[in-house]
Amino acid sequence: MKIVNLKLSIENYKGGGFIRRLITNIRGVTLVEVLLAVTISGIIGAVVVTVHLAQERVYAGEDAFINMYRNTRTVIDKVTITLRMAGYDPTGSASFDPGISYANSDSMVIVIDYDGDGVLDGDETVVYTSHTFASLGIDSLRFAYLDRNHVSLATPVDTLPDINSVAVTVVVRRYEGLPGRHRYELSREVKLRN
Ligand SMILES: [Ca+2]
Repeated sequence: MKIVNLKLSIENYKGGGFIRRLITNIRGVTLVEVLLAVTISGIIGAVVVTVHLAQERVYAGEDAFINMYRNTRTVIDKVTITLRMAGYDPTGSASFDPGISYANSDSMVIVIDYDGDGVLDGDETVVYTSHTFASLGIDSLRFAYLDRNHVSLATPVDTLPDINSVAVTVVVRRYEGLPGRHRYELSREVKLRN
């Protein structure tokens, strides 16, 4: 009964003006709350999107590094196989001189009698420069030549038969807009077999 009496007394207070103000105020507060909720939701959404994008950039950076690593391995493996084939002359009848025919620090030419027919065919001269593997993003391909005493030979090497091993260095650089490493270098010394 007390509640009913209070309600009646409020409604009668100054012709109900208080109630209207109260309703108006309630509506105003509700609107502010809605705006606050929308704003907070927006901020949370923006944070979630920002964190997500940052994670994607990290993943993209890791992918790019894996690609750099994979590409340097691919190139150094190819050069290694070719160097191990250098001088390949199974019949000993080659009318040319298989092996490294030009040895500079930034380029190398290798002649191989792949099919062992003693004839230098069109696809048996391999030329390596920094541009050879441009499609793999290779920035630099360098060579150092060592004699049997492991002493570096001056380049371009004049006395090609003195080359006992070749130190191959591959450098890959990549787009710098991503986090993580932007340069990867891999070296390997390959001993000639032939
Ligand atoms: Ca041949």
